[in-house]
Amino acid sequence: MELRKELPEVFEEFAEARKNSFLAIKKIKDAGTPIVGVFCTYLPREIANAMGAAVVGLCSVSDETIPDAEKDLPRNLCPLIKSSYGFARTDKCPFFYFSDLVVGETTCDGKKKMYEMLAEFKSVHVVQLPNSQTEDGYELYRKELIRFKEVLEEKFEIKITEEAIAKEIKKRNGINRALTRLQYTMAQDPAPVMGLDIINTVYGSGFQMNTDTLEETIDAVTDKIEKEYQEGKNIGKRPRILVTGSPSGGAALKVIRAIEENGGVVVCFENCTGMKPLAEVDEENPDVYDALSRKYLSIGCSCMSPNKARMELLEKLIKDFKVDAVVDLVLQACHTYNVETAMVKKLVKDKMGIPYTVVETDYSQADVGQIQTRMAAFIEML
Ligand code: BJ8
Repeated sequence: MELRKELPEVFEEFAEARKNSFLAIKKIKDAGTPIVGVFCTYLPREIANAMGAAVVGLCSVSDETIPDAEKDLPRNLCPLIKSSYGFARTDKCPFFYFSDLVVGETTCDGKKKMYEMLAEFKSVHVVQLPNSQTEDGYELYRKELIRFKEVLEEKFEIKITEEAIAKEIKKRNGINRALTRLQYTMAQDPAPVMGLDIINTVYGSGFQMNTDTLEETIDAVTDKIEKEYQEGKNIGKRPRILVTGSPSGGAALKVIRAIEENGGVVVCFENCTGMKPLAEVDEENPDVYDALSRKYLSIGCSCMSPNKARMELLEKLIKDFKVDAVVDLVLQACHTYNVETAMVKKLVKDKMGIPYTVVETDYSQADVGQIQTRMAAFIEML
């Protein structure tokens, strides 16, 4: 068995993805390609991609612009919302700056209200997301997706055909299959690589502007990991952690670092930066809007009531990835994920008999030492 010590070369392709995409976005803008900025995994990128637009993720995950955001927004608001608004307000994020249209969704209350303020200085369209996964909900979301398509057609003076959407569904399904396969390499025990490397790759893939070859690029990374694993390379036996809760990218990665620097390995990310949004759209469904509505509205985010899909996915992933303990990451003032911690604890601890803990944090570095100490103690007892 050979233990890995450094960042495996296989991840280099994605390590600089976000930075490189800042350069790419200007070129794309100069070439006259429409740019659509999106916040949430509930929004089907396929519809905007079908008109040839570049779709960029706008959720911001650094504390750099939070003081600027707090001039308009309350201090005790989720850091993800403040950071996103702050980057838009200050024009410090090239994705915001170059976006011709910003698309929000009615997910949590904080985001909904923030979009209203964003609309005062940006071109914003808000998709009305139903908060329950019922037949009425799917029908309403289907209509909303058609309305979104019409908004794009009108704004960019272009026709979006169902054939073009079907083609994008196939492409996105391929990318999601590749991302799932990559993350499932961590189901092996011992794990082949560190969770931080996997999450940076998954996160980085969202910033790859060329989606035509993305499936193959991700598959190439997975093939290399598998090959090296067969040759005996892995990270050795470590307590296997699943992370769930609010998105864990950017500044919140301090929690992942604390787990892995103290002897654990994050084998699975259940949240939106990991497995949560990767189910496939039904390619056989002749009604592309119905197919998109059913896949996307089924995502198990805490803004749904009830949110059975999250619990079902969690239970499956805990088994598939042979998880030893669960860490629930809650961003400060995220009421929906915070309230759900009681339900997650019931599933993980009471039903499945697995250790569970909650970490509530924001995007500052002030609590890094405290999180390190807590994670060290948690992993020690596994
Ligand atoms: S589908 S997780 S990307 S909404 S952490 S802003 S919920 S107060 S980010 Fe999210 Fe879509 Fe859900 Fe995923 Fe609000 Fe909570 Fe902040 Fe959140």
